[in-house]
Amino acid sequence: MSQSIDHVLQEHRRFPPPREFQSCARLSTEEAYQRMYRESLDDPEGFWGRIARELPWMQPFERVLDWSGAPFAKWFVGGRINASAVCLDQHAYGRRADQRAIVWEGEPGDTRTLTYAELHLEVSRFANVLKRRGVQKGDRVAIYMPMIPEAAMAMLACARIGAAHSVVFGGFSATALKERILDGGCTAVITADGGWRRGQILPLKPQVDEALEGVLGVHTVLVVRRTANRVTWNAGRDVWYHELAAEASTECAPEPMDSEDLLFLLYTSGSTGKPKGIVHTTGGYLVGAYLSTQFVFDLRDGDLFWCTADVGWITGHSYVVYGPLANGATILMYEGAPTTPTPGRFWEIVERHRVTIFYTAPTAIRTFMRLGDEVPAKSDLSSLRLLGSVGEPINPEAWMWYHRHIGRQRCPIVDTWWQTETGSIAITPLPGVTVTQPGSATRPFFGIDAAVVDDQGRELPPDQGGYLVIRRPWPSMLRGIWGNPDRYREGYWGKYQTMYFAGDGARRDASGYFWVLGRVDDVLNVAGHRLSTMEVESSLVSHAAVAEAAVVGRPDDVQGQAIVAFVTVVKGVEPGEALKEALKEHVAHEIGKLARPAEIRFTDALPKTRSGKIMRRLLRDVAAGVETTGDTSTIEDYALLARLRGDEE
Ligand code: 7RM
Repeated sequence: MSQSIDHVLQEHRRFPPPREFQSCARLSTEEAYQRMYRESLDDPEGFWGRIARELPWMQPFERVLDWSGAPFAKWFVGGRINASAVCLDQHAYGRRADQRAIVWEGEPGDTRTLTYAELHLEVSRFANVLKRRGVQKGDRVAIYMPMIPEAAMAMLACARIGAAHSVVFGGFSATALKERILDGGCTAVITADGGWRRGQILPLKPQVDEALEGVLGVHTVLVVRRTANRVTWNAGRDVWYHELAAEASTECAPEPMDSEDLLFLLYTSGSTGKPKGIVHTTGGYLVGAYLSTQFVFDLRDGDLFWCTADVGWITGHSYVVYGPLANGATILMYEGAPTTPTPGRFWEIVERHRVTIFYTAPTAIRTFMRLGDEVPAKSDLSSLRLLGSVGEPINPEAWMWYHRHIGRQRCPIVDTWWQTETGSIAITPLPGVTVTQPGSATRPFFGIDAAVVDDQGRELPPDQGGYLVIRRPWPSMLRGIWGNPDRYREGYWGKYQTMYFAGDGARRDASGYFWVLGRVDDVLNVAGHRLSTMEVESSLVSHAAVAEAAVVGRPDDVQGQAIVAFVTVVKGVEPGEALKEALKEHVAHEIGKLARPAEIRFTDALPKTRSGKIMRRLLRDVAAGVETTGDTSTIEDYALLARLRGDEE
């Protein structure tokens, strides 16, 4: 992989911030952005020290950054702080006491709201329940929950008493849960009887029971009642939350945590081997989540912020829970599926609650596109003022659809690039300042020294695709991989030593904008040209018949790799030989003959991780006709893999 990555797509559309948005934005001029960004790089300790002091420390820090143990950073050294106090106490004892913290809607249509005062009380109660069950500072607690307020409460309750949480997405299997419980050394599990998903009860307790078979270290399973289905019970170990809560005090002093104490573990699947427990500590993580939420989403009083991510992902940690609550914002939380009971459920929620900021993933946007323009058209979306995207490169087609049909051409779109490892948004537009372009995450956030480099670590000239790196530490960066410091050092800092590299390709254009090209493991190599799968996919999706596409390379004697495209079509389109030819021609015409797919395969769905990222690794094996040896524990739809293989005959 010594060559740079060729880039082939050109995007010239530009969208300056709408004047109406800009006129009341937190940051509204290029000069103001430049001044702040420059300060964040020229005087990082001054910059981050000042921002950090906006949070309520229980003991002031002595030093902003200690990088002497690189690549293991220490931020806000000597400071003591509690994440739950940052998110709750400062607001519950201040002017936001009666402001709503959480507006929640269950899939069946039930709703709940909790003010800051109420949430503070409930989290304190929850914390006392944990204590009563013997959970202590320094312990790790697994959380395996549906998207109900108790999921956020459980996280904050752990933080309150100094226990670290390890949230495992409720859609994961018992095996995946077990692996994470064991790796993290969790001593308690918080779960629910079930959650509502697509009109059905998604049972959680059976998975927990199966996961805990033969596991000796877990003394407590705390079960929140949500769906009231029957659950099996393991007396002594299992306890109903509501029973203990009824007796628990609603006062619980937050534990003063060292800035570098563990706040949480969150597992991400490595492409090979077992999942990695990404380590995030307290002070730096909070500062990153706090500042990015404030500026990227231009938060102001009266906003209703809806980040659609499940709390099982980093996006749910940073932009459902910690970032918005640290800022005293009101969040919307929704339990269920986006299209239950109607395809317009999301837009009905926006209308019903008057959501002002909406943050979702490209995979969701492409699903909505496929359902048809008439679906969002039925709802009043005039409360929206800002849209966000995260999780994958957003293809310009989806960006434009989002802009037109959801933002109604009034709302800026922030395409935010970041990772579980970065903890908070790292490359992003600032909505009152940045001229956006469909497909570009634009510029680095404050304190992020991002660059595109070649194999030797030399910065590449504009418009050459290469490796995306961050050249210095930032407060919310991961502190390591749980139990495996070497894997951290080698995996992220091994390639360049002094620069962080987490596996994405990108190019930077002459105006300094970043265009993320996707994971470097996914790069195609056709006749010596390195092409990004994302660009070929983008071109396919720009064809009117295509809903979604995933492109992989299949070994080819002549060209090295031949392009195989897996394609789902939009409603009403008949897939067939004629369309295959048309699509090949379309790509050849848009990008060049080089990118012409050798093969198009129609499918009813693409294999995705449970957070919606396309698993090209699996498609590569399908395209090459070989068995998959890598980790498949994160795939959303097992049966699909068989269907994809069956198509080969
Ligand atoms: C937040 C999150 C991280 C990977 C990352 C990228 C991809 C995320 C964007 C993006 C292009 C974006 N954390 N990615 N956001 N690619 N543009 N705006 O998703 O750990 O689950 O994934 O996701 O490849 O490395 S994550």
